[in-house]
Amino acid sequence: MKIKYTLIGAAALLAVGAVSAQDLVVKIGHVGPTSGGIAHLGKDNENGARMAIDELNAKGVTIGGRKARFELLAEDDGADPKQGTAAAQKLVDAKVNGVIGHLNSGTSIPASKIYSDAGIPQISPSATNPKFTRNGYKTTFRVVADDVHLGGTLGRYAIDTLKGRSIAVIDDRTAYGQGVADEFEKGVRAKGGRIVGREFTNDKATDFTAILTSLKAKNPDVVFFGGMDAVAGPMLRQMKQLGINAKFMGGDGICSGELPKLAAGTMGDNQVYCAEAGGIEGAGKKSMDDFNAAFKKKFNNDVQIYAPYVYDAVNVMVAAMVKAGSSDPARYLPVLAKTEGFKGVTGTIAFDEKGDIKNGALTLYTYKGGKREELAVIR
Ligand code: ABU
Repeated sequence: MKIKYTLIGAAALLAVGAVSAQDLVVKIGHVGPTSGGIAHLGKDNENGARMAIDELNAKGVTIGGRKARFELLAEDDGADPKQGTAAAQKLVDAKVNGVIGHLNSGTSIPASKIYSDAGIPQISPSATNPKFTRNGYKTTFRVVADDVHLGGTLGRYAIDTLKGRSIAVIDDRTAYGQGVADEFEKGVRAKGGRIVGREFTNDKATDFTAILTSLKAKNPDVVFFGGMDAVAGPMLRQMKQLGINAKFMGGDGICSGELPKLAAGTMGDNQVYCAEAGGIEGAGKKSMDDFNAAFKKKFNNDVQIYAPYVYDAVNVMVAAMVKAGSSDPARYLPVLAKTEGFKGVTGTIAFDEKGDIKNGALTLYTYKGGKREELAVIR
């Protein structure tokens, strides 16, 4: 009975011209947390993939002489490592041609073994823990800078530019949060800065009274948080309630358009500093501005952080398929690995021998009047 329905469904699609028997169906998997505290970030990423796929189908792409029809297989991993590996296995079983994701380092790292074992290329648009690309898997790629670059730069910035004298550090014990906080600490210490306290929470916590009270006694002038915006927002609210008037810093995980709402209006102008793990300068800004406008028009939402990086990740994967003349992972993977000079909306993409982006940039931001404001792009 199931087969009969499938055949009827295929016939109906052929009848309305949605897909022809000669079309090459290319399945692109996407995984991010579209449920839970950072669902707004997961949906942002997924919409970046959807936008790329819709445009590719509208434009028409030929791979190995056949018209390609791209299908998006979107999975929710809830930012949970176990759910992440289950989602990865589901995509492998569905025989996807490639995967974009996951959003979090804590899910991307364990999932990378599953994709590697299956020979399926995986490009993360946002997982920044350095370990992601350091397991020796040929299938693993990332289009953003890593936490060594991100945390280290923010640590040095806290001392050189913000003139921090007593720095407190909190992390959420995730692969990302703990890793970026460690790199931040190294950057502070390299500049002779003083860490006055280190505390931790978790990525679902809502009450930070105990750790903030403990840090308040150490009178920090900068508090760094390694974690995501959904936790940073309530933490900022509680810092205000406790009368902690320190600058607040974080990595890309807090650097979203949503942070001011999550902090419920408690963020002061120039109080919060964060960095996105990518960036473009000069003439390249126009393509990013155009992307942001088109994204807003299509989804009625502003980009949060990483939708443009997801969009580029899909396009760089498809460009490799076109160049290889095949969507077979074994055929296009070597071409993807040799990507050089790909012009995306987030800048030029080339991969090093580990699968990391070459010459990755960072963009430093502060917030004023409840809006993210760019300070500088740093390489
Ligand atoms: N890079 C920030 C958010 C994603 C992650 O690395 O966990």
